[in-house]
Amino acid sequence: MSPRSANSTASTAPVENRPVRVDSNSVETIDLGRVEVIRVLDEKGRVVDAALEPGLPDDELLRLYRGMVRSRRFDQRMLAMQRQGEMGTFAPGLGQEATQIGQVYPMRPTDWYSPSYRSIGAQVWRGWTMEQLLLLWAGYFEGFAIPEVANELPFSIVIGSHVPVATGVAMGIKVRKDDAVVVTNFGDGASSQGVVAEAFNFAAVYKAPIVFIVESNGWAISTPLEKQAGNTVLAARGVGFGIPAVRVDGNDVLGMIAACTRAIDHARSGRGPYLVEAVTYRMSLHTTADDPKVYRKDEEVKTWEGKCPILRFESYLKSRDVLDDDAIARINEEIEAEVIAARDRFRELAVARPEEIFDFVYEQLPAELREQKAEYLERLKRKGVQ
Ligand SMILES: Cc1ncc(C[n+]2csc(CCOP(=O)(O)OP(=O)(O)O)c2C)c(N)n1
Repeated sequence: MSPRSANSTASTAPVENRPVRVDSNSVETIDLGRVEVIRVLDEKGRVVDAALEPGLPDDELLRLYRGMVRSRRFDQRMLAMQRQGEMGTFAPGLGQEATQIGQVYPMRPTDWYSPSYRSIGAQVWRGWTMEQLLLLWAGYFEGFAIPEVANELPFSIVIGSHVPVATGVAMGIKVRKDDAVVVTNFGDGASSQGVVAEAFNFAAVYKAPIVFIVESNGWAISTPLEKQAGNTVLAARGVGFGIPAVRVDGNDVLGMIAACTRAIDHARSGRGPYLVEAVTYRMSLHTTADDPKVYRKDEEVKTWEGKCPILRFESYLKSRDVLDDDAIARINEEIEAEVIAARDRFRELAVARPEEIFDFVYEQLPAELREQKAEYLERLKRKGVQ
């Protein structure tokens, strides 16, 4: 008999339920309540908080408008190209144009941008050419060359994995006593990842100059926010980590600029990280490999179509006489021509080189792979592919 089983009577006896003397009602609970969503424009584009209006001149307002339209039209073109077999899988940003442009607008080129994979519009704003992004998403090696015009980091498909990297860059900036900040964005699903919590904590402890932007767009593929967050007010997470936070209407580009300017100024002045929760909606597909009709209701999408960030901003600009229907049509035509030109340049640059799948794994290809490569190329030749 082992010593453990000798004591078996004692270990299996029911535990006595001792009376508790604490009045549990007197223990205060932190109220996780709802945090107000700030916005400058309402859903009809009317100013509801003039104090937050960034006071931008007309040409800057038009630059913002063009940035959002470019994001949308590029997205639409990519989708058409994907459906025609010219483009790889990608994640459309339809409906999130204000979130995207509003977060990069207050940045300096010397700041570091560490985006999620759903940030194509913001990347174009930061200086990525459209043809390069087409090459990237179509899987061409050249697409991964980071542009030199701004400090860009590559996005990652492993969700949330770029967030601790961004914190690391911000910690490095602090050590070097540089005045740049890092802006990184990720989805509500990514905010459930352990590495994102670690990134928050390191940033808070080291007072790293970083702005975390959680794009709360309702769904992580088919998982609704309510099924993955106990408190769906993601800005509230800042409190627990000691990070100031704001919740903003992510479909209001002026609201985004107000929130992100505040957040970036805070980080740049040495006061540490800031968290911006942008409440928005992923109107289109999760990726081109997804069919949202399987898991979400059309009415939900319709409600959000009524909150379209571009139409809202258009109404605002019209009310200020900065834009009219003719100008809207002209800008759309100009941007469509830009997008088509980018597509054409992409077509010239996208020369298929199937042998590349062998070329970047080893510095010196082992004999067996050399044979496989030769056999593979021979087979492609026979089939007339090369
Ligand atoms: C670590 C990891 N787990 C799972 C996946 C598969 N995956 C790709 S995107 C995604 C949902 C992400 O949703 P969210 O972070 O809300 O961003 P959104 O795509 O909505 O912008 C998942 C689970 C992944 N890419 N990486």
